[in-house]
Amino acid sequence: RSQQGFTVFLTGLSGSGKSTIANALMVKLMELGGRPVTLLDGDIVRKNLSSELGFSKEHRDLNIRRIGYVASEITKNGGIAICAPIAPYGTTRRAVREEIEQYGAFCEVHVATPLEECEARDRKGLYKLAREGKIKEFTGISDPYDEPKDPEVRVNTVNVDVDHCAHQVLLKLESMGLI
Ligand code: GGZ
Repeated sequence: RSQQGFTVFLTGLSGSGKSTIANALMVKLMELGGRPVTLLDGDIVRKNLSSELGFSKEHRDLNIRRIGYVASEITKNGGIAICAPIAPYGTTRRAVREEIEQYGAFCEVHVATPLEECEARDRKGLYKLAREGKIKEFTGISDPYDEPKDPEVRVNTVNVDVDHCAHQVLLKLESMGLI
């Protein structure tokens, strides 16, 4: 089995299911054993690493570069990093990919739940607030999201369960020779 480190980078809208898939994937990768698995979830990073940042392009980019740096260190040391931020800007995602690919593999996963579905679910009530203008610069409503053009995996979460999505990622990691 390959012992190269790698990063799984999930990107998608708020409420698309990134965290849920990332957690399911973490469990599956830990069960395989061998390498430590580190989850860098959006909320947790915002709380612990980027607490002073807001949601302007500059601040989002800084947040993503910090996540990318931590993931690159984990990857360099042979570990597995799972990142799950929105990461709305394609150029920033590419920069993170390039940084990480110096040390190991990068698997970009587009959690492609359509905006209509995320907004209909509105699990945290944020879309409603964004529509009312109470949250500014909200991704998909009043702020951009660049659709990934060529991700390693694109998962559909509509009428598909979380375990199936995580399994799709595992299959890709297998075909990449990483697990
Ligand atoms: C997008 C926002 C915003 C704005 C607060 N736009 O569903 P959530 O709540 O738990 O996930 C979202 C999270 C996004 O943080 P990220 O660090 O992933 O974003 S980025 O990658 O762009 O840096 C959402 C909440 O923070 N949230 N305000 N304006 N999401």
